[in-house]
Amino acid sequence: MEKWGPTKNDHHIKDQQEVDQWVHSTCNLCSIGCGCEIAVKENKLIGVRGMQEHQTNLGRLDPKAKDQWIANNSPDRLLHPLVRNHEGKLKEATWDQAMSKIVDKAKEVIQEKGPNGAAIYSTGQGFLEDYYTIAKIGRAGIGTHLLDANTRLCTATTEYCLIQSFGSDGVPASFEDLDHTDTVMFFGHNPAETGSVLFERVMTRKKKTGKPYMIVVDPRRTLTAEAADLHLPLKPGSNLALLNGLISEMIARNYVDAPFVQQHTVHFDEMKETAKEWSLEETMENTEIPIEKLEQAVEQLGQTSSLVSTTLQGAYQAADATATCVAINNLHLMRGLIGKQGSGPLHMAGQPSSSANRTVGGVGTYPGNRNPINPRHLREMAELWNVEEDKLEVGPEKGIIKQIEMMENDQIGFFWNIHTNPLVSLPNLKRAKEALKKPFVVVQDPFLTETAKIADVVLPPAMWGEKEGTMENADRTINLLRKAVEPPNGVKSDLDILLDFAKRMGFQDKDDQPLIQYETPEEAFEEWKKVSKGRPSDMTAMSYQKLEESRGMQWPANEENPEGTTRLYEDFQFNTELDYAQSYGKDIITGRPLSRNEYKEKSEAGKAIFYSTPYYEPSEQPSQDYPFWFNTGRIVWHWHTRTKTGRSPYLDNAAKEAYVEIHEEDVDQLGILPGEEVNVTSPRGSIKVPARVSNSISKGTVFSPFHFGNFEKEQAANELTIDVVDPLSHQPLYKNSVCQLGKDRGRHRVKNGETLAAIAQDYHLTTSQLMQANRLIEDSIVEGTTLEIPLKIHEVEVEDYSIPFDIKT
Ligand SMILES: Nc1nc2c(c(=O)[nH]1)N[C@H]1C(S)=C(S)[C@@H](COP(=O)(O)OP(=O)(O)OC[C@H]3O[C@@H](n4cnc5c(=O)[nH]c(N)nc54)[C@H](O)[C@@H]3O)O[C@H]1N2
Ligand SMILES: Nc1nc2c(c(=O)[nH]1)N[C@H]1C(S)=C(S)[C@@H](COP(=O)(O)OP(=O)(O)OC[C@H]3O[C@@H](n4cnc5c(=O)[nH]c(N)nc54)[C@H](O)[C@@H]3O)O[C@H]1N2
Ligand code: SF4
Ligand SMILES: [Mo]
Repeated sequence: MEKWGPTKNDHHIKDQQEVDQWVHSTCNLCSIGCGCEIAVKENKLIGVRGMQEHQTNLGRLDPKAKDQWIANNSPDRLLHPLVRNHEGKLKEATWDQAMSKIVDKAKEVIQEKGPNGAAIYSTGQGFLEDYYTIAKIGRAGIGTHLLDANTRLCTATTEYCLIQSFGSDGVPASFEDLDHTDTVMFFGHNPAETGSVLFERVMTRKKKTGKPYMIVVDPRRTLTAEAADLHLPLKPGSNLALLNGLISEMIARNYVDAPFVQQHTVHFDEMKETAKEWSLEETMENTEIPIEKLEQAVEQLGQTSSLVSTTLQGAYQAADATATCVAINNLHLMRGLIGKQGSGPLHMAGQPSSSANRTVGGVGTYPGNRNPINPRHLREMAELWNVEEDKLEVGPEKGIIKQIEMMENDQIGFFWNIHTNPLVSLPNLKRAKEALKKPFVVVQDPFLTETAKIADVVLPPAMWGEKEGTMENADRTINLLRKAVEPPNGVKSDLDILLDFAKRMGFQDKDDQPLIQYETPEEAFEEWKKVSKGRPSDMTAMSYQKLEESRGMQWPANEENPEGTTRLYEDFQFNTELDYAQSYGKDIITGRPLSRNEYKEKSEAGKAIFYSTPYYEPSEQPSQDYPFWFNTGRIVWHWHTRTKTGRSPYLDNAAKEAYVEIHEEDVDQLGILPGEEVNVTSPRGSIKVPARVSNSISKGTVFSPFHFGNFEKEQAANELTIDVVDPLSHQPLYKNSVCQLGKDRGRHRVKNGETLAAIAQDYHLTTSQLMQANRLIEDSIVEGTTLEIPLKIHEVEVEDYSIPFDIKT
């Protein structure tokens, strides 16, 4: 393969010290999965560099990745378990005390409420081996079906849209396809800030060759949109209106690969019938995108000879998330642009290993893309784990929002939170905080986070670099992370904690042997490989050694494809056969699971499935009381709830606090000053953040990063967000809530002879700020006038939130 760009070796070594040893690893900060090497000196992590030979990043690392080792050395890391005492205070305890407490409580809850009274809520940032162990402990040990993770908030939609259209999870295209494609569509995805190395890879090619043509669908003019050939700035929540309109027009103009549709798919005509209702005019009305732009999109998508479409949170965190992504699958299928070099849907992941959790079953899924309501699959699982079939609990997947409701109703008594910080990241935080007060809560986290603070027991784990395991990135690549240093005294790896729990609980197989017999990550991986055999995510041809030597392998990797598989469905045989498929599918509107017979009717072995995807507007819409759309997301400097990036002085300094980005005309109309602290309020809660004036956001929409918790300031965007979910994937719609903006101002009555300049000075304002706040045109005032005084103006106004990385065009 031709290398995609100038390779660099991004690195950051503390004080440029001499390095004793470089250790093979993978960046732990996003789903691109860049290869890196950890710098070690005297058993300390002292830095990191990009792995030159890794096909994903060729030595590149973005700014937050270069500082990811800093948190490991942070002085406020927890080095002892904490247990809440009878006075209600968290106190240091030994591992034995903490684990005994957890095990006693788990047993008590299982006894009282049954196995489904215990829930494990994990992560997309741990290791495949941890997830596999959670799956086994959860299903075959405890016997609960309440396994979920922050992947619900992140990539649940990826899984569901792939299952619906193609029969199983597993993203069809690959990053490599971006090196070949004529057109890329970034749909609700801002890779310039959230997958910077991948974006750099695309831009390097674009700068050299002019390709690919780039379409960006995002209501904001993001850094990604700025580099686009065509930006479609749609109204928030109107994704499906846009896709239905484009698809309808493409069909009308005969941009359909009829032989492909005929040979490899079912139900095209039904889809066509519903799409037909959409004219471009109607699409324009619903999306507020100018018709010329829609025309351009139809022509480009209709005629391009190859296409990669990515989707991410602008698509997933929406009321019709799965239907939107299914519509994108429809588009690829009807143009026959899948399973070919340079083509295919590339529904993204977000966290570095959320895909692995879906694959091995640590979330609501079943290991190896198995269908738990297919008796054959369940029998297979029971045999593989050597347990009785009826031991394996099967129940409808219950996402975290459903679990919050169950906590409210005292149905969950034991909640084990591993490697995630829900009291910053969940929507409608006020409700989540109340709900989490009810069960016994275990939090496994290296820091005393907002969530750890309310726990009954806190367990301090080893971090990245201090443990071994594998992760799966967004394009099915499994990467190995070697242990670079011993963890600090007093902490244990997540896997060791899980294994200890399993042992103490006395989980057994049907021959009365310990349920879990492996002891190391590599042994766990070897067992998982057997479970994966014959399934879409077959990893039998992988080994730790091979993963290290080849710097990542893409599944399936088996006898047939010993080096792994770049692209799925090159033979156009989809995974929809009744007894191979991962699920019998769901009703695309209501999310009701279909029965075996219904799926039998709907599917045809090996063929992909078209769905009609009707559009409904989001239930919450701006109104007189809450006139703005409230959009949330990420900035390049920070990782989620900032437990890592907030501990790097450089990154912290780059973005110390939250803000609300408002269109310049809205700012003008409301008379808000740049940097002025405003109250942003939704029907659920309120935050106080400085205003950032912008012309890259649409009028009527505001945007806040969700990285900031409530420790010091009331700035957590999720105080405002709505906890409604997509009916199929149960992913919350973080992007489309509503809010109002309120000024927080004092009053000053002008006395005889007072000048504006003097008043301004008294309140630490400039004269022009005072004038602007009161809409005064002249620099004169009369006695008795009441002036509004902005109480707090933040210095920020970081004009340029571009980045020290060469992604700009
Ligand atoms: N710097 C950084 N990078 C990260 C992360 C991080 O925390 N920081 N987190 C990682 C993770 S876990 C994830 S999931 C990814 C997320 O990566 P992205 O999805 O790229 O990031 P977001 O900022 O959440 O949302 C993307 C865009 O969706 C747009 N959007 C809002 N509403 C709509 C809509 O109705 N339609 C459309 N089409 N777009 C809309 C927003 O304006 C935003 O620009 O990033 C990963 N990378
Ligand atoms: N408003 C709004 N909210 C959102 C989103 C949005 O776009 N808008 N996006 C959602 C998405 S896509 C995501 S992925 C979530 C992310 O939300 P979270 O997963 O809650 O955020 P993180 O900060 O990544 O939490 C990871 C936690 O793991 C801890 N940790 C670090 N290393 C280890 C380790 O090795 N072991 C263990 N046990 N713990 C460790 C960290 O200290 C941290 O507390 O947020 C969601 N929330
Ligand atoms: S793009 Fe993602 S995986 Fe790559 S260096 Fe940046 S954060 Fe790490
Ligand atoms: Mo995510």
